[in-house]
Amino acid sequence: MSGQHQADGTVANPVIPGFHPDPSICRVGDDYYLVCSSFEYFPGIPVFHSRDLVNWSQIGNALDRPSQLRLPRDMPSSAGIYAPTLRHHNGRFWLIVTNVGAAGNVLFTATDPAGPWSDPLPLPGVPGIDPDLAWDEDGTCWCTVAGISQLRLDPVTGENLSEPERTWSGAPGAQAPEAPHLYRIGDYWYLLIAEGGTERGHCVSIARGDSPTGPFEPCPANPILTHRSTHHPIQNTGHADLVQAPDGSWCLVLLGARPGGGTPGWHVLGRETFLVPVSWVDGWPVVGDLELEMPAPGWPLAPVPQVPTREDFDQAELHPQWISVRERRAELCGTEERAGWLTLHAAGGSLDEPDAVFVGRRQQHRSCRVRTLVDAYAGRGGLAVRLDEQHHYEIEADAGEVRVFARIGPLRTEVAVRSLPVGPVVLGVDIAPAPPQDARTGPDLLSFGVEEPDGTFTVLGTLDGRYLSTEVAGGFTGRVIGMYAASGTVHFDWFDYETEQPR
Ligand code: 6LW
Repeated sequence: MSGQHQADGTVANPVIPGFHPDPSICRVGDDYYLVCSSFEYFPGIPVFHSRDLVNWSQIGNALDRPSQLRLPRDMPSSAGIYAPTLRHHNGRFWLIVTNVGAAGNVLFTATDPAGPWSDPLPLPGVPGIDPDLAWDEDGTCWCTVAGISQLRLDPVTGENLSEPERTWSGAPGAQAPEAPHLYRIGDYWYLLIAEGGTERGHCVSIARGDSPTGPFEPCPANPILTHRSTHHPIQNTGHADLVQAPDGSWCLVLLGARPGGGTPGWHVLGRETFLVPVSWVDGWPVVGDLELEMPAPGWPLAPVPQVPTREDFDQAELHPQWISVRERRAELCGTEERAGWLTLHAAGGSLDEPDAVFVGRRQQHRSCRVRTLVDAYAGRGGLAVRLDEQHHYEIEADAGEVRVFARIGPLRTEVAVRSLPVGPVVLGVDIAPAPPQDARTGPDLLSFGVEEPDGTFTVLGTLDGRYLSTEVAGGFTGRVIGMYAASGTVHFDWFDYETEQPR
């Protein structure tokens, strides 16, 4: 799930690979907690824990009850949950976030970040997206949002105590000043923002002032982090949050993308969470080198248990890594109807529809091998790689046949069909970077097939991965690989996700 130690003493970045954008972090004692955006998926807002900033394990999803997260059927993909901020104050965890297209800005609290989290407190006077929370010495709570503007908030009632006022907004004319985080560090208040848009021009900038409302003096070295106009393998770097380790050293967590293939490059894993060290010079943060191989930090690393490669579906509760599209209804999806199997009942919608019955996990590695044992005697369903309703590939079984489909924008095509013997079948997909050929080579190849009784994998169709990339599909998410039911009832005995890569 997370960054790993390598034999040469380096650690692997991203520390949380796959579609985990807009990281926000806080530390309480020796424990770090981190949350990410989750858009149209339910449960929402994955919560991670670490003791060393490198090895992270998912301890839950903050929004795991329908009373906390409603994602209406007509809400498009890549709307929903944007850019949470996680803070610890007065013995409580505070999570402020925007539900774009539904509840707007809302606030949740918890005493344990693993949950349960409260129901949402509406914040009707907080405009826009990317809300941040900071408390000053007299207990005033400042809420800063994209744009960049700032207001005083009563975090208990949700009421504004002042009107939003424009504050420092980055380089004049720069696109999309957003992702603000306000901190008291030493003698100054610092306002950290992202600008340039979340694509290749993305960057991180900072300003400081004597009070939480400024006036703010921009750092002369702004942007303090960007990979724009470079060939760096990590692109789109921005949307950062600062954290201090117990030994006094500092780090940034941020989002970045890893485009692959020829030009213009396609990223398929979404925007991922990276870690980079920060030092301070003359009261300004200086960001270290952000690399895929990171020098191990100076403090001890404490590996956490990795998520097993096989999910057996023998527990009543699914591991928090499993996500569904917009909602997960217990009567349509569960492990108790047929013991040891995940049972999905189609609700009428295929993967092209917003109410698809789907349970998946993020693709986190450029190369991976996925298999699932499917029993589709009473329905039709299978294994899908999903970007959104208009961009997905799948291998689908029914009682007698298996088919590979590609949905790319308005086009849907059957790529292959083969008859099946009676009984459950292992469906699979192998994903690997595409061998470079010319400037037009896509990022990767996805080979869908069935496993024969002797264990060999027969590929029925190999598809270019560019059509399941953010550059083609648009939006803010990344690939999710999972199981679905398109009609009737489909059972899944197990699901394997294997990779030989650290990231
Ligand atoms: C988020 C904004 C951004 O609200 O993308 O990269 C938006 N930053 O801050 C969606 O993740």
